[in-house]
Amino acid sequence: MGTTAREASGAARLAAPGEGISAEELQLAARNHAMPLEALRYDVTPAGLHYLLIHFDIPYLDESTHTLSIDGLVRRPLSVDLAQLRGRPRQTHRVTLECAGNGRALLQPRPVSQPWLSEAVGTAEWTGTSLAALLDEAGVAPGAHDVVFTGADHGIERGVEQDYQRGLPLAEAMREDVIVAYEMNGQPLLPQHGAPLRLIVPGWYGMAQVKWLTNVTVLDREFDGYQNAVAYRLRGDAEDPGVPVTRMQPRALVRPPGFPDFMSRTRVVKAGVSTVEGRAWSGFGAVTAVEVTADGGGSWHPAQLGPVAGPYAWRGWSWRWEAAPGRAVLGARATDETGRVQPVQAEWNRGGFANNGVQQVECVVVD
Ligand SMILES: Nc1nc2c(c(=O)[nH]1)N[C@H]1C(S)=C(S)[C@@H](COP(=O)(O)O)O[C@H]1N2
Ligand SMILES: [Mo]
Repeated sequence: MGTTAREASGAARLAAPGEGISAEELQLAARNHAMPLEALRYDVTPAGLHYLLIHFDIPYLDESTHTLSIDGLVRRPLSVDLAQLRGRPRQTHRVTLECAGNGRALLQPRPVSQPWLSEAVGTAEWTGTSLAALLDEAGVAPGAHDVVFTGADHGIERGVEQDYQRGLPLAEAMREDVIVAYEMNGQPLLPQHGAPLRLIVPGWYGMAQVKWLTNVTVLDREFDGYQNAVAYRLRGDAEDPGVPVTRMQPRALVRPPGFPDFMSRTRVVKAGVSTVEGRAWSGFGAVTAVEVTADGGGSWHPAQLGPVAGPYAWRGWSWRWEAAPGRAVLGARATDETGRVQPVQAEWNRGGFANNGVQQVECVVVD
């Protein structure tokens, strides 16, 4: 394929007004499943219910021979195998991951790509070893700027043939809570979640969490590969160079109450007092408030917050709902400690990233 990242078009196609989801989008959606919203019940998402996003194929890697190479602008390039990584000091972090494209299919106009609704999220306990310690051992040389993470998966995206690669500024890579992870929820990583090794950068959207990790390469400049320079940017239009997508914007989700209709997933809820529950998170800091609406944003009510489960995991919340018979539209919005407030409707962008507009859970309340 002759196209370089630099020549590649800056954005996905936009669907025409009224254009439905195509078979190609369905193909992506069937491979990359969301977290069923009823799984908001769990503090830690069971691995099989965690959302998935895989750009190309899940590579088959033999963990008995797999090695991680630390190379580029370092004094002593390192190659470490799984046994050596497991022998290093362990860290476990409970981390909420969300795909940057979450909410894309709800945008108007709709960027044509993985058509997420609002459920591309999950929280897991990731265990691994410090990336900074590995970089220190390799000896990052003066002049280092970015660290590039390479996955073993390979494919073509908008005409550009590539390994899945993401660059991270050196200061982020050196954070003490950034790990090379080999376990999820106390078990070896599943193939679809990056076995045998992946990067975990707490707070950042999913694209930074490179799976099937083979190389950590220190660069003396900003990484200009496809996934940084072309794909994950917030742009107003296709010509706009845009700004990089980084941390997760604040977001709250309602666990849909009652029971669903098979096709529409409209909820049937009994009239009277009930407790509406959900979770909220932000990649910028702790969630400090959640407000709930039952009339599609007409009025807002403060929710009660559950305990903080660490700096990077979602926080539970609940709200006492006096449901009157008729139609109700539930939603929730989060505020974090930096003062970022989730908007009712997020600002549109060309790639359909970071759409943290308020969810709409259609309910029919019955006597
Ligand atoms: N090597 C590699 N890493 C990857 C991806 C990928 O396609 N290849 N997808 C990224 C994206 S866009 C997301 S949202 C997360 C999803 O992680 P999960 O499937 O474990 O939930 O993985 C990231 N890491
Ligand atoms: Mo993603």
